[in-house]
Amino acid sequence: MSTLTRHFIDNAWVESRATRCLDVIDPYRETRIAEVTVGDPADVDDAVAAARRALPGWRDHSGERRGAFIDAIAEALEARRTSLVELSTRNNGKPRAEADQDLADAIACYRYYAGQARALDARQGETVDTGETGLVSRRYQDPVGVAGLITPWNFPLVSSAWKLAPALAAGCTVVFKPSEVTPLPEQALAEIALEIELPPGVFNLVHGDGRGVGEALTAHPGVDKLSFTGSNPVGEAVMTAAARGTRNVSLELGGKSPILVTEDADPDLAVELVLAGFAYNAGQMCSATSRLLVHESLADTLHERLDAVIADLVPGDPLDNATTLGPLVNAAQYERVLDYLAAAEQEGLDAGNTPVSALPDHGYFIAPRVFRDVPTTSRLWREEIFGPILCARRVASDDEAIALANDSAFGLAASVVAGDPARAETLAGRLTAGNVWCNTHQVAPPGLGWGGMKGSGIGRELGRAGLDAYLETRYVTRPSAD
Ligand code: TXE
Repeated sequence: MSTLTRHFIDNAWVESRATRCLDVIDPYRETRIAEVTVGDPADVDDAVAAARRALPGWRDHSGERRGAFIDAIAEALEARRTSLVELSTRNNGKPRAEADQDLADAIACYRYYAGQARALDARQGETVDTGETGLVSRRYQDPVGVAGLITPWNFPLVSSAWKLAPALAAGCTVVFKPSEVTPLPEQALAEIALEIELPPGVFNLVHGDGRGVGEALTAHPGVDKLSFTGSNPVGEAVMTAAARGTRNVSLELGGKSPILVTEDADPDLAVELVLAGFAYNAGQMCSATSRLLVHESLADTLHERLDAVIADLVPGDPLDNATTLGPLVNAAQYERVLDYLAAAEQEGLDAGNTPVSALPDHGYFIAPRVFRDVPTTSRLWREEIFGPILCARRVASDDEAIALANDSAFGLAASVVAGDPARAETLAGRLTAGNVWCNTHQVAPPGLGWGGMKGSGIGRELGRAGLDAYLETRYVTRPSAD
């Protein structure tokens, strides 16, 4: 059992001042596999001080050089692939194939931002065509400064890559707090920083919970930029903290995303996408398409086929290659989902014939459930559940589907399954969501963008926008020579 009582600050392992630890568990075996310190605000002070000292040097490296370091992170992750996938699987409970996909996504993200760091060199001092005569204007981009990065537990290596890679590419130095629920996979990032001889203080990792470290990091005046992924209440607290000092903040929060299935959709494709949209990672996805809006003429067929594929899911040991459904991440999340199921019973929701798969006798497993004809006033329809629970409604028209889809406090993602691709894109154009997938699985290639509208957050990760989130723009104007 590992004991994570040390932070990684200034390229050294530093003992936390806090004496209290939290259990880190294997959610399949329900056993303690590690302990992690709750952290202490004074530990955050040390990490921020180290990041501030390192900032001028890191900022002054060329993008080319920063890109080489980021590429080295990608390579070092690749070299650890087998052990990291296994560690993620044990700490998070996700099936091995999903953990492997996560790592591939994280590596692709580092590689993409290595390229973006290099491209930044070429863009510095670009002339801006302002239409003014007699003046020349140029644009420069500078790092925001020290970035405080806070991530959740559902896609540990991915969420950290989406923040760390662009922050380093931009020339920011970093204090990173991984989730206390899944601190094990991210420990590798500190080991890698040492291995690739990243300059001291550029990357600092402080373990802890929200109270011990999260609050101190977000309130710290030495932190210029906050990037947070997690729940809405904490996101609002982070934004409130960022208001002090008018600091830059990016938020990736919850979702309650819709999936629309029109009457001309290919039923096989629809079933595949609906299932993946709510059961991948046992539904613990901010982008879970957990509200199904299916045309009434296809609804019965779709539900019947959905029941069949749910029955085929293989719950079990996430380390076993045959497993397609893992447990939820911990007891707290399990209880949260059980509360929703109790609410469903109280509300008298119809669970149709969803087969309850034979679940292992240990582990925080929740059998996937499909609730049909869920009223839009139901808590299950409106709130993010973060478990394999799908709420469905039949609709009579595209207009009705769009109105119901957009009637949500969130706007992170959406899927459309339609026979006619043009119709799918037309529907996509009417949806209030940061990402819409038409007739395809949820993908988030690093060159695209990720983030939500409304209550789903502020800003975009990935792509150029993801880099810009860590940059300030400076315009320099002077008389032209002639
Ligand atoms: O999230 P928290 P939790 C949703 C999902 C889930 C619920 C609770 O619905 O059921 O949130 O999950 C740190 N200041 N999402 O409790 O608490 C915390 O230590 C600063 C959606 O795990 O938001 C962790 O590192 N930081 C989401 C991170 O915030 C604080 C993914 C997220 O924890 C803090 C996860 C504070 N006051 C859960 N309090 C998504 N968008 O994907 C906690 N933290």
